[in-house]
Amino acid sequence: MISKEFHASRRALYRELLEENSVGFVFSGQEKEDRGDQMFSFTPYANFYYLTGFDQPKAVFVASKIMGVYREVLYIDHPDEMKARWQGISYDKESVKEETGIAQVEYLERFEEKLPFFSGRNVIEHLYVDIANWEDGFSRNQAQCFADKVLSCYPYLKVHNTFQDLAHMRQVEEPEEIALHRRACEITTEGVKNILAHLRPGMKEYEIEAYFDFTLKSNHARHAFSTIAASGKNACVLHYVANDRTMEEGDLILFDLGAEWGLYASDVSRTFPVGGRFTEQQKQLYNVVLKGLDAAIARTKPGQPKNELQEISKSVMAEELIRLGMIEKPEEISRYYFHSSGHYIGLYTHDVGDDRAVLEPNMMFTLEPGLYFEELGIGIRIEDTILVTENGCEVLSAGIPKTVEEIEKFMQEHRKPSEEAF
Ligand SMILES: [Mn+2]
Repeated sequence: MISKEFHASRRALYRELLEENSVGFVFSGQEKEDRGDQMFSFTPYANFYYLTGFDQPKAVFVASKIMGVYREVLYIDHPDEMKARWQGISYDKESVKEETGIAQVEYLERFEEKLPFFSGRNVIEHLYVDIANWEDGFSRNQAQCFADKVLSCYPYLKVHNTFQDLAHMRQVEEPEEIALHRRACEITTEGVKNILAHLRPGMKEYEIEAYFDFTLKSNHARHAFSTIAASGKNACVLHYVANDRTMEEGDLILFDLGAEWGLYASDVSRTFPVGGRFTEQQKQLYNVVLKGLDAAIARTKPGQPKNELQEISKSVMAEELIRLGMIEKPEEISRYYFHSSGHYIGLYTHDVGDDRAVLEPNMMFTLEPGLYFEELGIGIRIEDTILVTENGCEVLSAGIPKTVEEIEKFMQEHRKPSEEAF
């Protein structure tokens, strides 16, 4: 999916973070139990994957810089005969060495044996760990527990968390990463068009959602996150996931969805008329949100502070709502718009990065203004996945119908007759 040279180039940057006489540790994470003997499908911590390209649980990447010598070792779980036989998952030191290009690959038992090496070589002054800062402080993760354990034995070590440094690296993407986002957006585009071709009154929200799922599965892609398919006033619940209402003629339905390709996400929202045509009122309000989005897209270019894009969308939408007589003063928009207008996107859908950053080429994020009128049973959000370019930006989700005219035309031309719908 992504070359080992890419990951090697990331490790070269990580190496620069480490001071002389230090050891750094980055963990892949643990599988989590679902129910009975089943486990949730495993995704490695993004920083670990970014540095190694290895996607299995229980692994640890260790880099040391001791007396001028830099070394990298990847510790992996022992090959599991049962897993190989039952699930066909098999790897060993040699295959992982080949796959990742990391010079030394060892099994985990060697990691445990090696731990006392801090004392044997008391030249080590710094300990670097990678601790995700959004995890709650009560359930300590593996990296935190590890740091505690090492510190209890060697309290003189200076501890550094590399999480923010790695987050900063991930904020600007490399061409190989952008290619994966591009593919994820293509599959999302195909999936949304499949939705549009089958959308009609009388269906359940989950039935129409299934057309998106079909496209993802048949492209061998995963979901970047759980799909929101929220019709009528359900669309005013920002993270609605029940998706079980029957859609009626005259409803709008809001989709917030995205495919993931090679672990890189896409994230798109669209709002469609279930019956194929917007009412006058729906059209007016839809165009307010679209205007808010277009204004932010027009300002997306290198040099623009990212957090101002939110205000740009908001003030344009407020102006329009005043014009329509829906509100009197700009600040009243907070009754109908109460979330922020976008987030970085990368290995995570809501990816790390500094919202106050000034935009640079190859940053990727979403813009997603919305308006929610519960009393009218109307919720509208329009969201695109966006790449900052040298002179402006490219909307990677531009192939998905977005204007009122495009949506109505697409539905007219492509909707299947109802007997073919299932
Ligand atoms: Mn979204």
